[in-house]
Amino acid sequence: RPRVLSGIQPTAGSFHLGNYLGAVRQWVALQETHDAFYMVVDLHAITVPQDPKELRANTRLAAAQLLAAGLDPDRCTLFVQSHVPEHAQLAWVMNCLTGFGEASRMTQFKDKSAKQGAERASVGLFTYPILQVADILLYQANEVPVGEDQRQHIELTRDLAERFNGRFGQTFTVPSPYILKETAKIYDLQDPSIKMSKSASTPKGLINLLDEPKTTAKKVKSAVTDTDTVIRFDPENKPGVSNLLSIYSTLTGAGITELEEKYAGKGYGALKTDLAEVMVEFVTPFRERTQQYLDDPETLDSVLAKGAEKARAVAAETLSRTYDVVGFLPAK
Ligand code: AQP
Repeated sequence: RPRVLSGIQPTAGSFHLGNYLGAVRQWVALQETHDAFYMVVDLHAITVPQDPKELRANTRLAAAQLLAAGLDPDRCTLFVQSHVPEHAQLAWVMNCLTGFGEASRMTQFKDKSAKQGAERASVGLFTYPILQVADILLYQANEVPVGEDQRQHIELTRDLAERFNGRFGQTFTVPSPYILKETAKIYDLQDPSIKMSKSASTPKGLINLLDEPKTTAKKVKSAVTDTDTVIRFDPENKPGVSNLLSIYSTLTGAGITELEEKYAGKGYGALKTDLAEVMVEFVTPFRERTQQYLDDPETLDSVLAKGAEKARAVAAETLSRTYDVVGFLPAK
């Protein structure tokens, strides 16, 4: 079985619709066909200032949401990144292989550091993509299911894997991004020119899966469309409507053309009312299942402990081979 690896940050508490449609949904599908490793990336979460208590709670909350979304610990390996120390250890080796200029070209760092003020941004935020490289290479992943915003980081991973293999001999699998066209980028409901994101979105444009279903319905109904009235998939000229159609289509399995036909001659109001209903039907059981997992932290923690054990077995092997080929003296 080919292997997949991906991670999600516990920073925000609730996952948003972009996280789910862009990434987590694919994770659930891929556990059926791939040897799948999924993790809550708490090391990445401290690249911006964190509250320790909140981080711990949000790490459990992220794991609970992943299980609620359909990850099955018998079909995939689900773990917390900091439980596997090899991530930080391989990251150091990868840091030393990366050019400063190369790391400086990562657009996500530019965006995020600009928001915080470049002087205040941490060095951790700067090297975040390199930790991500280590995350992926440790597991010899063939594919990495992510949203479009992560493409550049997967490219960096490929470059570094090839560089390392060229310099020290074949050590790492060179991974490919696994990005579905339809959901590669979900847009903010109030400003469809920007991606839906926990930090950039307006509160009304961000669908948090754990919001009250009533709030979710309201946000969908007040989504920005355009002054035209035609329901047509045309991301360039009609980004708001096209975003709603993509979301609708993915959540229901209805084709885009089918939806265009269904709403021909009807106004945006009808589309939004129906989509609000679809969303409520999706988030209501999701919230309930998440709560059930949270209500039983012992079971949740033991799932994560087993996952970490499985993950470590793979990670330790890769790290030890890496340490050997770069020339570290083995500890006796
Ligand atoms: N709008 C989106 N459309 C499609 N995919 C998305 N992802 C995030 N936003 C969208 C994907 O979700 C996965 C997990 O994301 P993360 O935990 O790394 O968080 P992030 O990318 O930092 O999420 P945000 O909300 O976009 O955070 P900020 O505001 O900090 O930038 C990833 O696979 C990501 O591609």
